[in-house]
Amino acid sequence: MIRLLVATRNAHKTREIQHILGSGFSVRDLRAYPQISEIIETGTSFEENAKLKALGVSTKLPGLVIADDSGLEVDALGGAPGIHSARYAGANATDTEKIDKLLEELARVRAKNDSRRARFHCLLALARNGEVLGVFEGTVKGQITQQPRGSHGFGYDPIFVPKGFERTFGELGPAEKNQLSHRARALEKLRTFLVPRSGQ
Ligand code: ITT
Repeated sequence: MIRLLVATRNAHKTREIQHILGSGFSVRDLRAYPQISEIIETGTSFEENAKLKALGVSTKLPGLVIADDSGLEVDALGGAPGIHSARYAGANATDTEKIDKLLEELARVRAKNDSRRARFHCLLALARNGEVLGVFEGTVKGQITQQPRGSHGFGYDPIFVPKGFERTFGELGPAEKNQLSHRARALEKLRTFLVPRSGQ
């Protein structure tokens, strides 16, 4: 059993990570450590922010720490919200408010089919005792819908249709999302790093 501490308090991320990695891994997060303060994401890329979060926690707590920095890039918005995905509609905005803002911005630029192309990115940083051991990337391409659909998942899932599918991540549910998501792709690289023969 490999124990991983995820440098997040986002329970949705933690649940997906445990589901994707499966029973060979035991995944916890910072909800068990209220004394660890939030790490401010001052980086200018997913990778920088993932490293900041992983290092920040791994200097305070022992064992393997992973941080997930992720977000949605939309072509018609020049790649926004990107690294600002979590706070796109303000610091305390709900997922619904973030989705509403994104759809409003797309309506404002009159984005039609092709320019509604988007991708989710996930950058995972693995650290231990203040040292980064590796960085793992995953991407999934897709399209932004006109209206939210489905209630599974979190964040922008109800408006993202992965390429080759007709249903949103919000409609597909965890079994399907966790096969093909940006997070699943990054985590498979992490698994191969930690358990080298697992990728064969
Ligand atoms: P931590 O930094 O504590 O891990 P966070 O939610 O603030 O939690 P990020 O800074 O990485 O995380 O922001 C990622 C945001 O991107 C997240 O809040 C969602 O709005 C969006 N996002 C990331 N992965 C997603 C997914 O799989 N489905 C839907 N939205 C996602």
